[in-house]
This record gives sequence, C-alpha cells and structure tokens, in this order.
Amino acid sequence: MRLSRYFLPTLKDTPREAEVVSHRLMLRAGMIQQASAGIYSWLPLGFRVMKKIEQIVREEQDAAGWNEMLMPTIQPADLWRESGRYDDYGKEMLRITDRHDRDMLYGPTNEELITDIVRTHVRSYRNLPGRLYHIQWKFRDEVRPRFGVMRGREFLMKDAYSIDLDFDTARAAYNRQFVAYLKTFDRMGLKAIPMAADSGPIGGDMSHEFIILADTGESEVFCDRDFLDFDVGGSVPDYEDTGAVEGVVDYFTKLYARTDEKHDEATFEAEVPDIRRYRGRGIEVGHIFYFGTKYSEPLGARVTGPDGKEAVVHMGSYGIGVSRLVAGIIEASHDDAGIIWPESVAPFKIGLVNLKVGDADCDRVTEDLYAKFLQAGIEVLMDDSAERPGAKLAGMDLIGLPWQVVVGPRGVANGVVEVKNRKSGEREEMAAEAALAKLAA
Ligand code: 5CA
Repeated sequence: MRLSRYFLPTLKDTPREAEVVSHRLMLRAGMIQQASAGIYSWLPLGFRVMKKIEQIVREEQDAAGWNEMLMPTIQPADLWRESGRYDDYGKEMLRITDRHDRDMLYGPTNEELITDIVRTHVRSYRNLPGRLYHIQWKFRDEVRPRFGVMRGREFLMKDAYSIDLDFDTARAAYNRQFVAYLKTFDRMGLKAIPMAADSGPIGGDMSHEFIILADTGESEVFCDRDFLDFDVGGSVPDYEDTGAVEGVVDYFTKLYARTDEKHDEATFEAEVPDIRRYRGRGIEVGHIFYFGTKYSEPLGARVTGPDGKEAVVHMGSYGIGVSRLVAGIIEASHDDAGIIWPESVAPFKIGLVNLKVGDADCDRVTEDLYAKFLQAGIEVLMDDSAERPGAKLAGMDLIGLPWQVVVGPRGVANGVVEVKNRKSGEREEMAAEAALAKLAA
C-alpha cells in the first residue's frame, strides 16, 4: 500500500480527551474516530488490526471444533421475555420499537437466540454436541463508556456456545475453550491469565475471565506471581484427547488467580507465600461460562437421551472482546514513540520509507523493493509522501509496524538500506537484496 493512497489521518498532538495510552495512540495513529460516546468508526489502519485479531480468534475456534455462523444484531424482545432477562438486563439494553410496534433490542449477547436455534433443530442426543460461534457487533448502553474501544457501547465480540447432553460433556467443551483461549491470546503476544470470576448477568457457577495485567485495567485482580512468567508454548494438546485437555486446565487453575468478586484474602494468604502474592489491575479480554440449564430450561431446549427420556440440554458460552483486544494489545505493547505491534496482528509487516522522494536513485530503490515485497506476499506500507525525513520516521514509530526499511540518499550511494526492528530498536545496514531476503524469510 502506498501511503499517498492510504487514508491514515495521524495526529501530531495528544488528544486531551483520552485518559489511557491505548486510546491516545489509537487516535494519534489514525485508527479510530468517535461517532458518539462509546461508538467508533474503524479507520483503515484500525480496521486491519481488528481483522487480524478476528482471524486468529476464528482459526483457534475452528481448531477447537466450533462451527462459525452469524446471528443478527437486532433481536426480538419476546425471546428475552422467555428467559426472564428482558427486565433483568435493565438500562444496559438498547430497546427499539419497529414500525409494527414490536419490541426489539440490539443484542448485548446471544444466549437466547442460540437456545432458540437449538430448540428448533436439535431433538435427539445424536445431534449433540452443538458447537457454534459467531463474531458479531454487540451493544451495551454502559453507564460509563470510556478508554476508547476498551469499554465501548458498540463493540465486536466473538461469542461461542456449547450445547451438550450432560455436565461431563459440557465440562469437556468448557475445557476445550479454556485451552483455545490460552492459545489464541498467546498467538497475539499476550499473557492472558485465566482467573476464577463472577458470572454476572450471564449466570452459572463456573466461570473464568482471561485477564492481561495493566495498571489502567478496570478489574482488580489477585494472583500467584508464578502466573507472570508462564509460557503457553508447548502446552496445547490434541483437542480429541479429553484427558490431556483437562490436564492443561487443571495445571492453569491450581494456582491462585481470582478477580475481586471471587477474591478471598484468607485463602490467598494461606495458599500463596507472601513474596508471590500479586495484587494489581487487569483488562478482561475474554470470559467463559458454564451455566447449565439456565436458558434451555425456560426456553424448553430438550432432546431425547439414549434412554429414550427427554432431557434439558446443558450449555455454556465463551466470549472474546475482539475490538477491546486492539486496545489491550497496545496497552501491553508500546513505548514513548508509539505502538509496537506483535507481528501476528500488525496492520502491515513492513514500513518502507523513502526519505527523499523525487531523488531518482531513492525512488528507484524504494519502488523496486516495494514491488518485490508485494511479489513475496508481504504486507508493506510505503511512505512515498513529501514529508520531512524526521516526520516520516516518527510517523512509522507511531503506527508501530514491526519492521522499517529506510531508503535514503547516503545509504543508496553506498548500496545499502537501513532495516530497523521496531521492538528492539536495532538497526542494521544491508544491501536491498539482503533486506528482501531477511524479511521475506
Ligand atoms: N455471552 C457471554 C460470553 S459469549 C458474554 O457476553 N460475556 S461477557 O459479557 O463477559 O463479554 C465477553 C467479552 O466481551 C468480555 O470478556 C470483554 O472482553 C468484551 N466486552 C464486554 N463488554 C465490553 C465493552 N463494553 N466494550 C468492549 N468490550 C467488551
């Protein structure tokens, strides 16, 4: 992509309304624009990152055995009257009346809709387990939308649902999602700690939040410091091996890690030695729930079991805050100069900078590299603008692409370009061909 043809409205000044670093950087890097409180447009750069995150989430849901689908954003109120949540949800629910005076709502989550699909189509235990998910916009009229897309009113969520005949298979589904979450966040370069959590308006008695530690996080958390340097790396087993999957969950749940609603000071002090007690704040990027028959019972989602008797299905739901993750990753990975994208979610892998546009040699070397990067299938953003060199380099640092390749007149005269790693700050001069070989690898 040529910067001259890319809509990237970066800001020089720090926007005053933004309280946390991720919000400031997202505005400065031209990623989002507020439409109204807690509601944002995703500009091209922000949109690309969100799509990368969405794709990682999708691949890991597919790998764990879930089927992708899409449910609507607007739902009929009657379904929510059946579950009893139409009144319970209170002011957070955006209620809408259509032209026929029917009560509708903009979905804050989808337990009712999925249960309706299940009760319509699943009649026998032979059609179980059900493993469904979608990635769809949600609306919650939050009392305090803040920190940009971190706590928005409209936000993108991956919500998955499991439908099972009994507790044991439902538990196995929960475990698979638990492991899929470890893998998903690890791929994004995040350390997301699974913490025992309250289930709130979703309900149920088994629930974990996945939390990335950050001083600006909204959740108060307590955990064993051993979690701070855990490595998911090799711990993801074959999903078909139920025992091994359970083993991973046991491993990660045996150490103390709880959000404030579940925190118990006496247990914390008894289980965790003083020097390993971590008290801090964190950002909830995912939340999983087992709620059994909370929705299937009132909505009548029943199947015939192997014994010929009717049974109410057991369900769970599994959320990931896709749009929130864009901000969460920035909170976890930035410096004074700007964002530092992990390669897996970076909007482009390389920022190619022509320091002297109009100089025949610089233009030739840059254009040639650009064409070759594209040919190699590498995502590259080429700064072909007439800006000052200093502003170009600062702009590249701000938007945080993992690699910068800088072409300037002095280097070109010596047959080299400069390759900079955004994260380590390391710079290396090498021939253009060598830069191509290094970055295409
Ligand atoms: N139905 C369940 C799971 S599918 C559910 O709604 N869970 S949730 O309420 O915990 O939301 C799932 C995830 O969405 C959260 O972990 C969080 O990452 C994200 N999320 C929730 N509220 C917001 C918000 N206001 N803005 C941005 N992301 C949010």
